[in-house]
Amino acid sequence: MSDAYHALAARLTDRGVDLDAVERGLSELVVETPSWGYGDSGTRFATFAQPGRPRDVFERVDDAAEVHRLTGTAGAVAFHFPWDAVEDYPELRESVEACGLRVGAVNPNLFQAPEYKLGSLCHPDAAVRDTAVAHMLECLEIATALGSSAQSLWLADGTNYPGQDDMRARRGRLHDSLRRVYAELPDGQELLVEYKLFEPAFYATDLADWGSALLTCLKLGERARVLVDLGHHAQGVNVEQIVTLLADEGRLGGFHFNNRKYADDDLVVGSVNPFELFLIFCELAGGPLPRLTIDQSHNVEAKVEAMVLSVVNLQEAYAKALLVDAPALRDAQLAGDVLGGHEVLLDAYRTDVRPLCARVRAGLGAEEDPIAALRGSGYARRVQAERATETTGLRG
Ligand code: LRH
Ligand code: MN
Repeated sequence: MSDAYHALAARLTDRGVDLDAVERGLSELVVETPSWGYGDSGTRFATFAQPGRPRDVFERVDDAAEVHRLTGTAGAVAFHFPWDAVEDYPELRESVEACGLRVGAVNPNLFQAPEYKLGSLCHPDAAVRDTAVAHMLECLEIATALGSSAQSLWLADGTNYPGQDDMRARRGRLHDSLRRVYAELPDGQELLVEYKLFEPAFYATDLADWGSALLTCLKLGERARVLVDLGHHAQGVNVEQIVTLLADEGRLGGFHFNNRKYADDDLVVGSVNPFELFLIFCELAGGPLPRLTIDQSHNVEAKVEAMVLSVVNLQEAYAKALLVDAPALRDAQLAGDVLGGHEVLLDAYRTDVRPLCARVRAGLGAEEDPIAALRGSGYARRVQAERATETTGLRG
């Protein structure tokens, strides 16, 4: 193992860090990568198709498996329906498990079909709400077939102008619709409710913030918890404080990790505000980690490399959080030592944990330097050649 690792290990051990516990925690980290993060994505201005992009769900799974091979920490893939729909779900499950992955959360899509223009579960027309509920019930069965334990729901539902619809009536429809779905939620599955401040609705979004999502979950039951997408808040919102509150209420169901500078930019997690990511993991450290899913769209960057970098950034943020000197932090806080507490966090944050993460990845049979390994592997060139034709003409 590298000298850098031994130097770091010595410094941390001198400081009283239980290195085995830190490395164990890191090696147990599981990140779900999103199937939709490997496919075409763009903005309303353009979608730039990348040569070598996966042509069907099976090739998206192949790319997810490559990310896991390189990082050892991306052992699950989240699916979105109907984007990942197939005839034979047991076959899809088999191919996921055959490449060492498991199926993560199932994401219903209630935002693309033409009938959802004015909403889905909140739509004024009961027939449209029935269609939306039927799709969610179908996703419950898909999740059962795929061995998934979570429905991850995001609603684009909202309005663009004051007076366009009755906000209280929409809320009532939302809860009635979700109660019909929750009543059918199979054992072993939970419902994750994702909120978003705006877009595509630009006046009122029906699930706009953590409060509306939490109140909805409390109405439904114990197996309904809130999902925090890092890009779904107004500028200046303290996301780690929301994380603490939801965790304290036992209603923190999971994350959609990404990063943003302006709005829902869906950039590589940790690429804009790595300190916020560290602080979020500090609020999680000590407790069981909720579901950790990446939700990004790689419009101009190499998609597999972007996903590898994202998993590495998550590993490093978690490693730094595990190094926080908790007793010293508590003592400073109880002593009212304002900057003392802050500096305890800074000490952990400023620690170069790369040798530690490299060692843990090697211990998991993965790559010490996943980015260099990916670039050296020729993976991108190989799949580009293999996927030169538009369709696989195979399964799916
Ligand atoms: C909405 C969102 C949601 C998805 C989608 C791909 O902005 O974050 O989680 O379903 O992105
Ligand atoms: Mn999301």
